Amino acid sequence: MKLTVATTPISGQKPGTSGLRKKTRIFMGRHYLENFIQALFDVVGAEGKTFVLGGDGRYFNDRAAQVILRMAAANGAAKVIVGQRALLSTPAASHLIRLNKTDGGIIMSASHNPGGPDEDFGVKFNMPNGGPAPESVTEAMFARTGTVSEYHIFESTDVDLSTQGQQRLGDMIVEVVDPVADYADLLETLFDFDAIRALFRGGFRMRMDSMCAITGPYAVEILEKRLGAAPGTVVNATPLPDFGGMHPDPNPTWASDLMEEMMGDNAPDFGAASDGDGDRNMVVGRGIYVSPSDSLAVLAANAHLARGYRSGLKGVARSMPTSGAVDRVAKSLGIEAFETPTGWKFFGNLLDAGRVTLCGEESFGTGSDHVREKDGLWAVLLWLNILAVRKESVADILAAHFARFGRNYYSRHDFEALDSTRADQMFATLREKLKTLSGQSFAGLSVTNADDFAYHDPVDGSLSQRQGVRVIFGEGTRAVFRLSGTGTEGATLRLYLESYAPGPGGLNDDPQSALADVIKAAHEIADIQGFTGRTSPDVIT
Ligand code: VG1
Ligand code: CO
Repeated sequence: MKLTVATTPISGQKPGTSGLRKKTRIFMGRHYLENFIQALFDVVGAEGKTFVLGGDGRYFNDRAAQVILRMAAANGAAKVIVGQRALLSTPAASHLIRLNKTDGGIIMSASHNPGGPDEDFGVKFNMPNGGPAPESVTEAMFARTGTVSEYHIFESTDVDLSTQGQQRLGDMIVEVVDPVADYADLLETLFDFDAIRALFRGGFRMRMDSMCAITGPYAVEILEKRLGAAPGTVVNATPLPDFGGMHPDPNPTWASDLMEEMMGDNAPDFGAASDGDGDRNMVVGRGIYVSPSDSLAVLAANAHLARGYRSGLKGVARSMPTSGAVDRVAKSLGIEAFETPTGWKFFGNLLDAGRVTLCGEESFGTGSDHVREKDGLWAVLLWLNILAVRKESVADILAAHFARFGRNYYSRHDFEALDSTRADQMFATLREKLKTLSGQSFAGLSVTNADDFAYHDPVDGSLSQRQGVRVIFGEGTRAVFRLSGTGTEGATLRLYLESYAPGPGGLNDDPQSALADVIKAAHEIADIQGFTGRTSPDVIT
């Protein structure tokens, strides 16, 4: 039976960089999830439409799926394609939306944020192209959450999501599908699985840390079953509601077990990790960490070695705070390089228009035009394909890359759980100062230019302003300041630091020492200590 329930608008349902993220208990609160989902359907329309639904398996994923299905049915949707047990990685959801030409999809995830009753939950909507909803759509949803006065929900028992096949919920079809198969088939078309199989057969060892999050089943199927990597290659392979108490963020701090293993005496040849919803990746060679910005550049320079990219790249794009390493590769390839605001949604138009093939962000995100999301396992497989063809170690490939293109020393410093008012004041002051910064010196570095990044989308002409404050100290050296749009506690300052050295640089040079002056200058310019009381970051990547 279809019910219409009266509700009052709930404030604060503003989708950020990547959907709506809140503490799980807030989502579980009275009418909270329902309000947002009704606002979502009111904006995109549900009548007669088909959607994809799945999530990263975190706490409340299973319950939220039942609510969303019942609301989809009551709002008149024709069909929802759901991953078995309501599981889907973000890139797999993107693929299913495209493969089945649906009207979009709902992904339940707070990505790399921890999960559990006292941690985070999230909901994001992806468009019919498979990519995250653009700002215009998320803004409309936000506006709607403030006026929605009733929601529609179908009254029924739970849909059985444990077995594949079709069922009915009222007039709506629920199709439960294998979350892995179609996605694994897609990757098989892009990479030379025979060459990678031969690599593993030759004794190549790898460790893939799925961090008790969604990529476990995908990685076991692809790496161990289809590519013949040794059983046990994938660790933390079972998705758990609380990610086993881990913070499923693939960086050297949170994936410290993997880092230890890769830096140890008996390290495997290659290591990788992915995040809660499977769209991020970290790659590590034996004894060598690959920064995400460098990874993007190496992938761009070598992508032609993989079957799906043999005819070359149309162009590349990176988010503004990502290092300029990939720009240097684009220049040598004679292809366009785009600089977009933070968040994968800004790559969508460029990918749809066929202007770029590869995209990446400094936040451990890389992907291509095969889907419209960043894709952790895709990046791992492209690395494996390159390693299989070049038959060199990660360290050798990186050294050769730096020798050819120079090295962009890079780091991101995160200052978390700051007082939001103070953080806003710091940015207001910084923005006021911008015009006067040019020509001034800080820590011996002279500012050549400073601005607040604004992006004109070259495809649809839309303008996105206030996307991060950039302070440039001459060619290739800069500090970027941004406030996170994905946190759920106070404000997070992200300070991005970069300095270019034309020579090969030492492979093991510590970026923190190479960037010491830029770090000092950034602290002086923004008076980070004065506004936040902090002298050092919580997380360094
Ligand atoms: C962070 C990253 C950004 C990324 C976003 C979503 O956003 O910096 O690059 O696109 O997370 O990633 P913010 O606003 O906190 O800096 V995830 O893996 O949600 O899907
Ligand atoms: Co993610």
